[in-house]
Amino acid sequence: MPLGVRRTAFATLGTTFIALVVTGIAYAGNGGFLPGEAHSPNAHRIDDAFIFVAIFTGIIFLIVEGALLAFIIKYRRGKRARTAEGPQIHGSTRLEVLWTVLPAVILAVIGGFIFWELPGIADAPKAAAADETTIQIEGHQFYWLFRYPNGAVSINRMVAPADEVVNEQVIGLDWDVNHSWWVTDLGGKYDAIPGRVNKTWFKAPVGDYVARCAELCGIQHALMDGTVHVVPRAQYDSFIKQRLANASGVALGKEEWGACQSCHRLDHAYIGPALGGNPLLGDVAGLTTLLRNGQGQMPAVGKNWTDAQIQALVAYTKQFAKSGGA
Ligand code: HEC
Ligand SMILES: [Cu+2]
Repeated sequence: MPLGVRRTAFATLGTTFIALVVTGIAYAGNGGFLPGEAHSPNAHRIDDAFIFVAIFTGIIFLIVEGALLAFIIKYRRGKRARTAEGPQIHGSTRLEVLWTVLPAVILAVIGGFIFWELPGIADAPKAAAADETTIQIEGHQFYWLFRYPNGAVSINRMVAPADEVVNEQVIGLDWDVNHSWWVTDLGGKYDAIPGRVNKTWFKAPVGDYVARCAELCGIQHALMDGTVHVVPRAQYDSFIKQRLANASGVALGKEEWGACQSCHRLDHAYIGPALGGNPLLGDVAGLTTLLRNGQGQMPAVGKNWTDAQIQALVAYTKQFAKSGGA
C-alpha cells in the first residue's frame, strides 16, 4: 500500500474513533458520565470530587494513549531491516525526576481536594432540632422498610420533607444479609449491616428519587429498589400522621404486598409458589407464623413486623385469598 493511502486510512480510523467516543459521551449526558444528577449538597460534592479526579485521569489518559499511538506510528519498522539496532539510551535524569515528582504532586492535589470535600459529604449541616427529621432505613430480603420519628412505617417508598436536612440511619437485621442503600441523586452508598448504624443525610427539593440496593444480597437483589418521595413539609407531616393512625390499613398493606411480589405472583410460580387463592393470604394467624419464622426457602420476611403490620398486609391480600389462581 502506498504511504499516502495508509496515512489516509489511519487518519480516517482515528477520526471515526474519536467522533464515536465523543458522540457517545455527549449523547449520554450527565446520566452517562456522572454518577447521577445531584439534588442534595452532599451529592453535589461527590460529583465535584468525581469531576476533579476525572479531569486528571482524562488528561493522563490522553497523554499516555496519545504517546503510545504516536510512538507506534513514528517508530514503526517500515523498511528497516529486522536486525537493525535502535540507538542505545542510558537514563535521563530530568525525565526521571519529572515522572516521579509529577504523579506525587497530582496524588497530593487529588488527596487534598477529597479531604477538603469529605466533611461536607459526611456531616449534615447543623439545623435547629425542631427542623430535624430522622428516618430509619432497614434493609431486608428484598425490600426497604422505613421508620419515621412518630413510629409510622412505610415500605419501598420513603416520604420525606423537602428543603430541610433529613437524617438517615441505615441498619441491617441480624437474621438478614447485608444490603446497601443508594439514592444516586441524593448522595453516596451506605451499607445496611447487621449490628451497625450507618448515618447519612440529604436535603432535597420536591421530587421522586430512585433508590437501589447496591449490594448483591440474594436471588432477587435486582428487584430491590425504592423511591424517595420528597414533598413539602406539611404533606410529609400529614402522611406520617395518617400512616400511624392507620397502622393496620390497606395503604401499608399494599406496600407490603410489593415486598412479597419480589418473589411471588398470583397466577404463576415465581421464586415462590403462585399465591392466588391461597387461604393464608386472608389468615392473620397463619401469616404471622409464616412471616415471622419463614418456611423452607422463604426467609422470615416479616420477622420484626408488628401485629398491626401483618393485619395491614391481610387487609390488602385477603382479596387474593378467595380469587382463584393456578
Ligand atoms: C425471598 C423470596 C420470598 C419473599 C420476599 C416472600 N416469599 Fe413467600 N415464599 C417463598 C418461597 C420460596 C416459598 C415456598 C416455601 C417452601 O419452600 O415451603 C414461599 C411460600 C409462601 C406461601 C405458601 C405457604 C404455604 O405453605 O402455602 C405463602 C402464603 C407466602 N409465601 C406468602 C408470602 C407473603 C405474604 C410475602 C410478603 C410479605 C412473601 N411470601 C414474601 C419466597 C418468598
Ligand atoms: Cu439488597
